Amino acid sequence: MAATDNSLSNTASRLPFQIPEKLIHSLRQAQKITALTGAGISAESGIPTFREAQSGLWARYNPEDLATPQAFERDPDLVWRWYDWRRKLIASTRPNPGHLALAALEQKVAQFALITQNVDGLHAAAGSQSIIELHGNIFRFYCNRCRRPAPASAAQAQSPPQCAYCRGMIRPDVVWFGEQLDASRLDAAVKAAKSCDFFLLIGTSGFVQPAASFPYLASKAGATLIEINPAASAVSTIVEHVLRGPAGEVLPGLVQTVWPA
Ligand code: BV8
Ligand code: ZN
Repeated sequence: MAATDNSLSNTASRLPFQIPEKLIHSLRQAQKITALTGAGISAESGIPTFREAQSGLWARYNPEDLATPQAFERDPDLVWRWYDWRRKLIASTRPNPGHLALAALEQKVAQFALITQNVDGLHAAAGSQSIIELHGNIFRFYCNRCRRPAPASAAQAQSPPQCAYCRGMIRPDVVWFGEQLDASRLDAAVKAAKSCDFFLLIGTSGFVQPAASFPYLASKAGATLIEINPAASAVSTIVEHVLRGPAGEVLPGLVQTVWPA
């Protein structure tokens, strides 16, 4: 689903700030842009961020306590139900103008890389191509024991299905706290951070490692950092340009201003 211009332009006029002329000019010259997104870019699609308290049944749980291998071992049905609740919530949402603007931006520069910490699949739904799903995808599954991929139909189950090969428990294909990231995805993300002219930090609080180290790698390698977030993050201190606002407004405004249709 490519970005539709009117979905980008009708938010540009609402930009809450001026983008410095110098920044507009240097963005137009950029050959390679890397973006790192976090839960904040999906907030305007209606998906709660990790920092916000969860709603309803899950209000009393801290995501960081549920998104762990220990939680899955201890209470597989609870963890499974939490992911089932999130999958259903995500399935009822759609990409917002922030996701669409990033997909449009990708078509404007010679080289673009999108590293996302999100597992909701909304960047792909918005039409982005070069996506590194650093923490996996909530709609994919694999066996917790033999690690073979499991069919997407696992999503229909009310509790972790059994693996067809080894009868192990099927789990969501996401990286839990305390788990290693997929080496090839991590390597691609580090390369994209170290080799860009601009590094866009969008909707992330900058706490979770190793993603939180990417802006430092980019800055050390000479990239200019731009943060898009209504609030300060743990990385704001090393960012050259702060565009303080919601991604669903700032990104379309940025794309429209720098690369007018
Ligand atoms: C690992 C998938 C190595 C699951 C997730 C070094 C130092 C300290 C700790 C560690 C370290 N190394 C490892 C750790 C431990 C841990 C960690 O980082 N802990 C944190 C809590 C400190 N890291 C790991 O365990 C990682 N593994 O390093 O392995 C290892 C392992 C074993 C042995 C040896 C070595 C794995 C981390 C991956 C965890 N999985 N997700 C799932 O989704 O269920 S992380 C999960 O939380 C998300 O994917 C996301 O990454 C993170 C939440 O962060 P954000 O996306 O930033 O979201 P957040 O809610 O925090 O912030 C939202 C932001 O949006 C805010 O800034 C807000 O202002 C902004 N916002 C709001 N509205 C908008 C907006 N912005 C724009 N527009 C808006 N409208
Ligand atoms: Zn198995």
